[in-house]
Amino acid sequence: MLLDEHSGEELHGSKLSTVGAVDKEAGEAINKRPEKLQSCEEYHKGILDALRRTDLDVYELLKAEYDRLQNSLQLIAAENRCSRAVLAALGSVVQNKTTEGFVGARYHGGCEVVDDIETLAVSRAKEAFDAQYANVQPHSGTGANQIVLTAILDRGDKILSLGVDQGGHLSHGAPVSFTGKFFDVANYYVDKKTFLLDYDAIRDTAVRVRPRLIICGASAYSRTIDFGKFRAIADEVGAYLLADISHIAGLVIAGAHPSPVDYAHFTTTSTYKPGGPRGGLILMGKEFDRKVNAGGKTLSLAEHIERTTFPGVQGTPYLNNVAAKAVFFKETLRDEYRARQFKIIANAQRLACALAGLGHDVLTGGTDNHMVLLNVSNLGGGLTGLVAQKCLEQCGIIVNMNRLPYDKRAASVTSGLRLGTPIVTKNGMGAAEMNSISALIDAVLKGVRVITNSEYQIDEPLSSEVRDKVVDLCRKFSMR
Ligand code: DSN
Repeated sequence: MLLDEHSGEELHGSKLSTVGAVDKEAGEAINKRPEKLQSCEEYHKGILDALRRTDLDVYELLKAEYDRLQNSLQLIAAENRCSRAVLAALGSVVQNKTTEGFVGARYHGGCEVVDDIETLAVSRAKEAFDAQYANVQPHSGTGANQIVLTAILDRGDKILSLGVDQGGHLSHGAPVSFTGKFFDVANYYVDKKTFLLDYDAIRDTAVRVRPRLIICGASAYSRTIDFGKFRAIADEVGAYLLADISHIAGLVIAGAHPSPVDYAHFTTTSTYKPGGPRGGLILMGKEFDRKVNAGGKTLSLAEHIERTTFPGVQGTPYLNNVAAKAVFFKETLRDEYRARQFKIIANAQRLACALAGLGHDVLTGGTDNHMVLLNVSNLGGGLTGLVAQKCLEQCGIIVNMNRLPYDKRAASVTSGLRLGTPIVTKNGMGAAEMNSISALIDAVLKGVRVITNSEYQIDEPLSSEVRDKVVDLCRKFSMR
């Protein structure tokens, strides 16, 4: 089937004969084109309409996802919502540009505009995080970690990190990740009773293991991380320090969590968790131009990172994504963004407090950031994280199961739930709504009957009542 490039409509009849003319008599067809070029605004206008006309299947799925988001509570700690301005940059002509390398050293022509875009994104990222160096090209947070590890380690070098079963991230050395396959990974742990990082124990492990790199930062840890202590440990054993702040990057921008940028040699983050487009970011503080030997070459840390980004690990940067990052970093400079980060924490604290008040087992007794970790295994005669996630989802409350430190259950089932407040906060919810959400979660988790580790029953009147209340809340605090 042939489609009209501009309208997305199926071509037949007279339009098809025009296409034929292009094939046969290109010059003549070009002459028939209107003299006035389509403006940038005209070109991008009605993008959703073009999708509908071209691919009804994807269009309907996109609409279904929009409806899902508008009618359920998004409490996944790793999720956030970008602005429509960020979406516009993502869905723009910039997506079509191919190049390699960095500004001033590209391998393709026609980069004058994307060079300006990348320069802007870099300078705004540095301003947002108060950093000396920013690399906006990583395709993801995991990709950013891959670049750092590849830049400064040799295959088989030792890494010390928080295990994934303790709250760490897969790309910090999990056996199933490339980081676990290519490097020699040792883990540090949270305390068995308090579930807090124990810096003395981490130091002892570091002295024993003598890693070349220590990684701090977590996917499931609800307390403040002391980056200064991690740096002191790294210095004592002669290790590099990588701080992966993906989960708390927005809080760091706002000063709602201490920044690692001048403590760590490298700071990485995904850009969607703080509310931007999908993608990754590498930051450095005052040591960005320190010369070090890695892979047999003595270069600055920044040069090692750039050589490893391209050609080491990535090809063409996603320049539409880089444009969207620039838009997002500008948004983070606004008072509204910064104030919201403190509200995200206040909402998480309210949620934790209300759930604890209803008798739920909140890990570490509360939270300092955007997430709340719950142990559900003491509910309903052996509730699993999987059942809790499934029955909450049936009622319109979207969360994710999470393995807890020292969890006896497998990762496919778990004893825990992880909740997060970035999206509900962005939608305008506050303390009163956190109390309501806690009551709804409580009703579901106490009302569910466990059949197996993955199966359950919940009475229809209860699930309908919760569902209706969720929809009411969502109507009042919808995505705009
Ligand atoms: N890091 C994963 C999480 O925290 O859920 C997703 O990026």
